[in-house]
Amino acid sequence: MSKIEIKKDLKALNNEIAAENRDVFKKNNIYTINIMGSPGAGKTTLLENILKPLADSFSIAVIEGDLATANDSERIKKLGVEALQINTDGGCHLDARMIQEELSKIDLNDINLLIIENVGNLVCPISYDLGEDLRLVVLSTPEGEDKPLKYPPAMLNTDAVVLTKIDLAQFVDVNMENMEKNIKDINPKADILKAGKRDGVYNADSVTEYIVKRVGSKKEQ
Ligand SMILES: Nc1nc2c(ncn2[C@@H]2O[C@H](COP(=O)(O)OP(=O)(O)OP(=O)(O)O)[C@@H](O)[C@H]2O)c(=O)[nH]1
Ligand SMILES: [Mg+2]
Repeated sequence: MSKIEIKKDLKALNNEIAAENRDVFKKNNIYTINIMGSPGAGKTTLLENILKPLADSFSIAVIEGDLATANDSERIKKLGVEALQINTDGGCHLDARMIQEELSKIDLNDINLLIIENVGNLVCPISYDLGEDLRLVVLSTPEGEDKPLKYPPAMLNTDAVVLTKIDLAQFVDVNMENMEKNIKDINPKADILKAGKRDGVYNADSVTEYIVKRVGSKKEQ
């Protein structure tokens, strides 16, 4: 078997397990979000700021994916939210089987929102379905306004792009309008949300509202 055939087989197997995960989520009325983005884009900081307001409406568990350390799951646990840590030991993305294994450790009757923070990487996680309902790609302004053009799969295979560190744009010569235009040029359908510090206070209200709305519109289906 050639390398390409093995790769195709692995993707097909991942899709099968993702479908099994999706069935489990459906049976247990769990809405699932997959958060992706480069290392340090601000994924955990975003979570730290949306979990409290989301906890008003949902019972939440978080799965953190990193090559090493339990730093991110520890940050989430500090907020009183159940958090599990996957260490990929060098792997650049989570896959559906890893999520399936973690699901056996969660009381699925107890939660209705599962948020997965993927391994920091703007390429590998994008092509792995985990069985999620919603995909968010976090893109921070210091990464540069041309990144949507240079990493099109991340823009194309997401429901929304969350532009983070908006407070830093001015210091790194990034024009937010250009950055948003670059996202829309690749994927006109992607929703664009913003988060970051305003007057020194982190604000991610638009992300919280977006998630509440998306869960609501799935229930109506
Ligand atoms: N000024 C500013 N700093 C931010 C913002 N969001 C995150 N940071 C900082 O950026 C750094 C990285 O943030 P994290 O939330 O750990 O990033 P991450 O995407 O979870 O990183 P990995 O999980 O390692 O990929 C931290 O020092 C944060 O304090 C923001 O909106 N504004
Ligand atoms: Mg993180």
